[in-house]
Amino acid sequence: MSSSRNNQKKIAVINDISGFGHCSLAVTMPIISVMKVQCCPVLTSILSNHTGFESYFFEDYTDRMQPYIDQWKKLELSFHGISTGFLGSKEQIQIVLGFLEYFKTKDNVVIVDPVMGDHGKIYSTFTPEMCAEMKKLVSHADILTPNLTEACILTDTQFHQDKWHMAEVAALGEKIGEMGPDKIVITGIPQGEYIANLCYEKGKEPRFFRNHKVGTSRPGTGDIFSAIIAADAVNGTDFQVSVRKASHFVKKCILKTIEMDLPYTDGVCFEELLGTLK
Ligand code: PXL
Repeated sequence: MSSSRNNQKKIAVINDISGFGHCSLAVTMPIISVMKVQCCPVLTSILSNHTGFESYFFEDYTDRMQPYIDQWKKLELSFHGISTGFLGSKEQIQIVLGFLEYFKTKDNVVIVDPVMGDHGKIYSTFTPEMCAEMKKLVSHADILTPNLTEACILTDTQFHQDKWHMAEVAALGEKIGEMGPDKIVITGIPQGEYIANLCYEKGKEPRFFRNHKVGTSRPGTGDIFSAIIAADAVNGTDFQVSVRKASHFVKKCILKTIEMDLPYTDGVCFEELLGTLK
């Protein structure tokens, strides 16, 4: 293997590609690239557009994933970061666990977005068996980016519609920390006219960052957020700085999308602001 290959930072990103609707690899790739990190995708499935539309073409890629990954082993590739997003089946989570067993080292960073649900509800495709596998995956993560619903699912905590007290959310962060990850950001905590993120880092006081709520969260905003966290992590940016950067960027994207009056299904027009991201 040519050792100079590692002169450029690279992240292996395990996720689907949706051709339209601004989500998953279609946003992760340009964001990681503009942050000067090479993005190496491992496809889980191919969709014409994301599942928030009334219909979509879907091709499952599970059976092809292992031969694809085996070829990377043959090339003796190594990665500064490994990040995972939406996973469609128990088998896919198991393939990712195998990928980490092989490619995770003490020197690289694993970023897991435990996509399982939102707005207090678990996604209909997500079975109890998948939840159990996802908990295993979480135990291998260095950085985790759950939303509030996912933080509840992972910690077997009842989700509620009443106001969340910060101490309650901090306790979720601590519990997830006990499962493995050193750094956790719990996103989308409703606080009246604000939306808050909790930043939990082992050995540090938990921090909350609030932003004025603008419009509603749109498809793909979670993918933009975790792509920024992943690229910053391999670039050595401080976690709290990175969380603030990611949430400001998402907010700016939502504002621009409202200004351009784009349909909700189409996600956010992050390209308009991509040049401001470093
Ligand atoms: O942005 C999350 C996401 C990823 N992949 C697919 C999706 C969605 C959200 O709807 O449908 C296929």
